[in-house]
Amino acid sequence: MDDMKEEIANIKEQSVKEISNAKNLKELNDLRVKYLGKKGELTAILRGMGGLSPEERPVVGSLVNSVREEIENLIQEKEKEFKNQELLDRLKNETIDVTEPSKKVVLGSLHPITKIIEEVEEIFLGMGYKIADGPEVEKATYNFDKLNTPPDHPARDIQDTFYITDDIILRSQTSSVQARVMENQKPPIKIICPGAVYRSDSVDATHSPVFHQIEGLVVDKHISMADLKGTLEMFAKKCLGENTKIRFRPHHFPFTEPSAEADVSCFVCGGKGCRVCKGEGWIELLGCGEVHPNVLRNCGIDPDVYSGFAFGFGVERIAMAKYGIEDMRLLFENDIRFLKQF
Ligand code: 2U9
Repeated sequence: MDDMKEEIANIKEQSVKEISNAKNLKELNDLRVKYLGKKGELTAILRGMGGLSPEERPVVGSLVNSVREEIENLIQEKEKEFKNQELLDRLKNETIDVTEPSKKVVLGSLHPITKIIEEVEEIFLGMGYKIADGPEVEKATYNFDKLNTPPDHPARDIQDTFYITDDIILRSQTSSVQARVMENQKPPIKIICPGAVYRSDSVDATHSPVFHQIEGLVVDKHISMADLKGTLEMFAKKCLGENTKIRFRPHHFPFTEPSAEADVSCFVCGGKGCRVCKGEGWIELLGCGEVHPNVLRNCGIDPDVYSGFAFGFGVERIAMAKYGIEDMRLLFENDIRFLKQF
């Protein structure tokens, strides 16, 4: 029995040393197996108690148990130490430096076309207009027939317009929206229609198969060319500056009669002549006119009771003039270096 006691004392001494030298949880676990496991050193002693007398057995048994308990306590303490150290290491590694400068948020800007459309909308909303919207894939009848543009008109040529079928096209003007509004609403009508339109044009510095238009329409009793001129003069001043002058030249459109084109005094040189107005002093702004009686009739409005005026312009052309952009392609390439200037 004394041998056993000595052995137990050695096991204890050895285990205390090894536990205190353990470097990590894995080593600690190996020690638990080594001393306390089923095939561990203390268990081996219990198994070897067969040769002891009945009086000796409880003495050795209780000694093994108390040493087992001590070893277990030592292991648990060491385990706690490791876990605390692990937590401290983690907290240290995961520290967030709140003084570190954050990543820059890159703010985008509105596309120049969107800017012009929003500016023009603002001006006309201020004059009591509503904004109307409609489909870009449109029935030919709304794009052409109702607008006094019969099937033999050159604008309907396959070379000029994108056909989906014989009757369905990509709209070539937002007037189709106005025809739809006239069909569905009674005068007074005061609307502007901004949106993309399509023409079968090749891309160059001044042409694109898709571009944007803003068209306006007013229909009521006694709407005359005087109303048209007053409205467009007001618009030109608000859009391009209070000193802007406007002039009207006779023109032809199938959907208006009489028709005109309007020029504005150059907003760069004030009319003296410069690079922007190509020495003319004037810049072409838009097309306009009194709505043709056939158009009113086609859309269910009696031209003997009502009259109206309409106008339309290309947004790209206005943006190019206003911002001094010389090539329309820049507006569609979406190069950030170009776009962020606006
Ligand atoms: C209805 C009746 C008449 C809209 C008008 C113009 C003149 C015009 C073009 C200029 C260049 C557009 O960007 S562009 O291709 N537009 O000159 N547009 S009058 O007349 C209408 C509209 C709707 C029911």
